[in-house]
Amino acid sequence: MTFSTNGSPNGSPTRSPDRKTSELDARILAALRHRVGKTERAAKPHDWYNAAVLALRDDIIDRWFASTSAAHEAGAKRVYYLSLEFLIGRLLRDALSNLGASREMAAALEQHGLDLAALEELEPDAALGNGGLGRLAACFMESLASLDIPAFGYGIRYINGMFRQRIDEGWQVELPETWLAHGNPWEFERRESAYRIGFGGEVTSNDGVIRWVPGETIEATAFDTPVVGWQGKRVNTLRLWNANALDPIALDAFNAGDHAGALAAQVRADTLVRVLYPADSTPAGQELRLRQEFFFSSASIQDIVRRHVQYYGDVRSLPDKAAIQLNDTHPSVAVAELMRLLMDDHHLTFAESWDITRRTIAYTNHTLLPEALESWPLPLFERMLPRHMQIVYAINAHVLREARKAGLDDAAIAAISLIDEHGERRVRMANLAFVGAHSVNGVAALHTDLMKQTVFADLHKLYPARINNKTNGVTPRRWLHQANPRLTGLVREAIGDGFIADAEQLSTLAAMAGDAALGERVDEVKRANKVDLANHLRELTGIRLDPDALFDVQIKRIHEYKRQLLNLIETVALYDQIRSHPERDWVPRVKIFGGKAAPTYHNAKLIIKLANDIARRINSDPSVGEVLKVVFVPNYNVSLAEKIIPAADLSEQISTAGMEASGTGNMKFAFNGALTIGTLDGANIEIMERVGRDNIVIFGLTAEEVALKRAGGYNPADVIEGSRELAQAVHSIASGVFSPDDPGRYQGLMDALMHSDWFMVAADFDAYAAAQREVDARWCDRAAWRKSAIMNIAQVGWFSSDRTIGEYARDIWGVK
Ligand code: 26Q
Repeated sequence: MTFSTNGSPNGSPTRSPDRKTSELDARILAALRHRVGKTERAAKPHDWYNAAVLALRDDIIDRWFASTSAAHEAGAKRVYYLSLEFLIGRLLRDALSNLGASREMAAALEQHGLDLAALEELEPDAALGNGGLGRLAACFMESLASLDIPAFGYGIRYINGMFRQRIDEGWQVELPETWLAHGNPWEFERRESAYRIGFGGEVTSNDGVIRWVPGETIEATAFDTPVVGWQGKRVNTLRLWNANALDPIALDAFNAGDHAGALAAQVRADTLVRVLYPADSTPAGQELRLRQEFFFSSASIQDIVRRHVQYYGDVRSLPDKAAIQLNDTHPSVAVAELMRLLMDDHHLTFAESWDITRRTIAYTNHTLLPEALESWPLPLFERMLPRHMQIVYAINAHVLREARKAGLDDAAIAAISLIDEHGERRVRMANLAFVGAHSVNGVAALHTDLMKQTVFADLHKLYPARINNKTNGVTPRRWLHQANPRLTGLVREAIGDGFIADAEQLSTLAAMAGDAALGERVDEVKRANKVDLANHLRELTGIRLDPDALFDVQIKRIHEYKRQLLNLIETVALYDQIRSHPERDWVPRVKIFGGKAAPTYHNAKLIIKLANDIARRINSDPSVGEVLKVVFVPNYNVSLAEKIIPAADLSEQISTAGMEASGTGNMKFAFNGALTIGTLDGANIEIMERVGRDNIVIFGLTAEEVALKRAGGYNPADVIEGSRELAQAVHSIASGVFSPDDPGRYQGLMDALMHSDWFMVAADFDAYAAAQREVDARWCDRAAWRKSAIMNIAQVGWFSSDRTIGEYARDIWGVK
């Protein structure tokens, strides 16, 4: 049987068990007995969780096969999304909700005294990503399935995904996260989909026949996870690669007593898929990282080419049947790998291969930060991938000849080259991706403009039609429908439930934004979500929060450009003001912070410590009482985001203008009726254009002004001394007011602010503080605030990842 897919909502009143429920119940019991191997009496909650997933999975598998064979029969073009990160979070609630089976499942479990929500909490987060880029890949996978586009996601099945963050005396401590510890009922190992991945060795040439003889070979095997679209219309595949030695154990060595040596090859293979690199915009250029990149790129490209040749017989029609999207430069080496397969295995010429490669591949850029632009030392690249090095040289020769013909000068040619010749020679992965792709896109309008003006200026001159913009989006199923059932119920009452599949229908709400009754109900929903969050945070941190206070939230990776420090310094300034003027009517605020720091990123870890030091001091000061509380939520992840975002009143999006490519958290908050305080950066600009200048609080320097200031004449020390509030806050932090146990702890951090302030914290401080007081004023006009909240919900439907994927499909992939 299959579940009804009438899109019926979660949260409607539970009916007495009907026929469907008892069918599902029977399947759960059968799964518990025969697949989990437990009786009802002996079953622990985890066993029930597994049985529930297995019962649901049967239905998903049927739809999965149907989707795959339909695409095959139609000869449909497929989308392949290559990403080293997929930050998918939990799957049970998502699958139930998209299948419209939440109520049946809840009712079936209830008959055994089990609570579905509690079982859902047992599922570990699949955290195979760092932050925005990985979460975008997950939203895209959901939208691809919901839009009925045949697609595969390709990545690595990391044993240890994102580390678990513990806070020890205010400091971040990283612990391994073992998401597979209890097994993973969502995945299917595909032993038959295995590929050999070579490393090192040498290249021989015999009568023009080129052969790469790798020095080491590792086997990639596939693990498939189904991705269920809205109403179960389509189920796509997320294919993650595992690594194995060809010979898991060298028996002769083992028998000769060399036990470790006998297992060495398997250990080398295991190491490849052991951990996710826990850095986001601060890449660690390690050899293992390049091995991971080639391992998964090669396996994916081999799989794509094999499938194509098997279905269509001729590799030359690949661009008509396959669209490969590179999620940043992490899979850039796929350009060279596809060229290698076409030339060396399929014996096409360079020109034919180059044409096919470019028509098949497209590339998305997610950052302009120079330190995050990947490049690899040429000797390392050549040693690990000697054949690919030759191909990179051949591509480079071809491209540089085109550049010469187009009349570009030496400086432009040096900038376009795939090899960086300054100092130690390096292979530039962004240039490789750019030239190997027919489309290069940025992720928000400003970011795309800056790509053209800065890092890719010369490549843009040579290929002026290639760069295009695809502003990011988020899936409204997970981030509104599932995360915020109360708001979803209310919106459904107001405008029907078409908005779940077509988020732009939310705009119908705009006409009702001034409706007082609706405003009050939106407020009640927000308050109920805040009560839930306050309870959860009390359990997590012991801190009691007042749900009537303004919940002011900054949750994202900790990075200097995201400026958690600006928020913290303003928090200290506010604390000073409250103590100096206790007679004023302060708006009670809860400042919520959350986020992980890359383990090697010293300043980011220090900022976490500062947040915790400030929180401890303020939360225990009776003179501020309930007016100001500060919480650092440990181990911020997708599941916590799903609890925090629906309860936020204010969304902090305060990066230095020009540095946040897009942001996607900003969109999730707005969908949930939070107002944004933000800079003119990334997608904030486009959010402002849609919700209207009156329904967002914008402050600070523009990207252009930041560039001008950096170019000369900016003296942060003058700015700091010129602002009383800022000076007081900086001096108190620097002198150890918040770190009496180690008064010098923040001296260096504050010195850097005074002497260079690359991120313009001082330059933007006064504007930010003023914007925060404007937030207070708006908060006091309850009717106006509620109206703004509704306008945010109504006008951000455009930021659905369905819209984004629709644009990729039309403009880049050429699929329906
Ligand atoms: C590279 C080499 C070695 C090790 C790590 C890396 C690495 C890993 C991850 C470099 C960058 C990342 C992640 C970048 C990222 O998350 N960028 C974010 O992408 C979002 C989706 O487009 C945007 O919304 C954010 O603005 C952007 O910061």
